[in-house]
Amino acid sequence: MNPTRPAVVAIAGSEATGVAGIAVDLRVLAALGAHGAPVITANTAQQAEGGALNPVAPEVLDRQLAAAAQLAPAVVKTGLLADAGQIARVAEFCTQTGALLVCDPVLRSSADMALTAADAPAALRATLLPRVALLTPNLAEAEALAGIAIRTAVDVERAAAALRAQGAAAVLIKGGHGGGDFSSDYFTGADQTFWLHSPRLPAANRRGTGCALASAAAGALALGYGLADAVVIAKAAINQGLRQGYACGGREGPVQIDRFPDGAGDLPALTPTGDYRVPTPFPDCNTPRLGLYPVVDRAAWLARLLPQGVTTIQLRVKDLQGAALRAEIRAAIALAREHGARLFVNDHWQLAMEEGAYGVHLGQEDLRVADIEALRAAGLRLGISTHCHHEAARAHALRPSYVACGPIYETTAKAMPWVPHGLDGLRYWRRLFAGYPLVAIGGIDAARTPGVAATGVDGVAMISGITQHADPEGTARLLVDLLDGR
Ligand code: 3NM
Repeated sequence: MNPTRPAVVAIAGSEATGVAGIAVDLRVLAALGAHGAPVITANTAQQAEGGALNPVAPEVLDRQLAAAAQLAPAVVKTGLLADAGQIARVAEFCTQTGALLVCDPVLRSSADMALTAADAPAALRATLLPRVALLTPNLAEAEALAGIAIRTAVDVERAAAALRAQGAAAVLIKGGHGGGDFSSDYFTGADQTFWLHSPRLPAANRRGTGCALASAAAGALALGYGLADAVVIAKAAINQGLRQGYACGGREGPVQIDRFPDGAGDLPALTPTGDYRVPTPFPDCNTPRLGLYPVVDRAAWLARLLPQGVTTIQLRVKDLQGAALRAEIRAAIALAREHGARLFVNDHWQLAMEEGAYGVHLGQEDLRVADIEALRAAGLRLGISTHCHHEAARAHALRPSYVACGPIYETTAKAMPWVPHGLDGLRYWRRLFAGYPLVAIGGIDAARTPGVAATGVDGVAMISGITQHADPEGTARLLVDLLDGR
């Protein structure tokens, strides 16, 4: 266990019942593995009658910020900022520390008590938004800040664009308070734009979701995740929290997030558009288990490897076109049929369909151009490469036959911007992808195969571990037996 944790300064109100505000922030940050430093803006009692805001005096806020700055925070998360004066101080703090700012633009409590002075929204827009790395408004807050009435998914996208135009680097508009079968959030930033959908959970205890979501995103950013991954992780954390929410004192209680999200049912589905229906899943491909999964560049390899007992193989041709490419795919399909093996064709989904392949394997870039529904309708199996949370969520939206996860180790067979997962990382992805057959890939060879297999993956994929080995046939036979438990 790493004994250091990155600091997130959580600047928010204290709420006397502990179901919102700083109490929630600290619990979530701790659960994700970050250190939460609480800076209190107001000592609130958020109830319909006899409620109180009690903003702290300016010098009290300043002293807290000065103390928190000693932690050299990578990320600041803001919740309740009571007035323009507090907003100005926090903006200054972000500039001084250089920390990324995750801003949950809290305007009213769930008991509909106003939590901010009348000058706060204008100050938020003018002073804070230009410093915001991620803004996380709910629908009402997005309407109020963007000045756009939201009725449709297109309105949500317009409001987010308006907030970005006001200076927020990225915006996540939360649809949790909307209607429909799915709770759908919209994310837009400099590099990526997408929707995240999760089935709307009939949770009885859902206090503190707004604070929890922004804190989870802040925690993920502090741990080093990029923005797109941080919002996927945050939504998965909320799903975990809604499942585990608890009542307290006979009243509705908070969402409960107690660990970094790893639940198979908690991963959201990522799509380009605001409407989502769970598709018919791609057909099963894991009976019997995928096992050893060589990835090869010519059909001739099938003639060498399938007689060794290999039952799953991928044809990954990067250097042929036209008739030569079609001939290679056709030859591979014929060999796979002859041996009763599962052949996945990489990239060339149209040719694979035309030639009647068993399945197709696609990378994330191919997902944008391939006609996934044509593949589904044609009955092919589909495998999808994933390397991180937002890619996992994009794959999950399509309900593929399997997902691949990599790189597990350093690989020389493909240019890789990703830090290898290692076996601990692979165990994590095994939990998150519990609902799918999982294939491990990247830097795996015969010596590493037992450790990889022990994580419970269904398939062990490799290129050089077989094709660069002095004895490819012997290695394949050995690994087939090892993975079959013979
Ligand atoms: N995909 P080797 S790693 C094709 O992580 C490929 O998605 C990867 O080659 C991923 O077994 C990889 O020689 C290369 O390391 C695998």
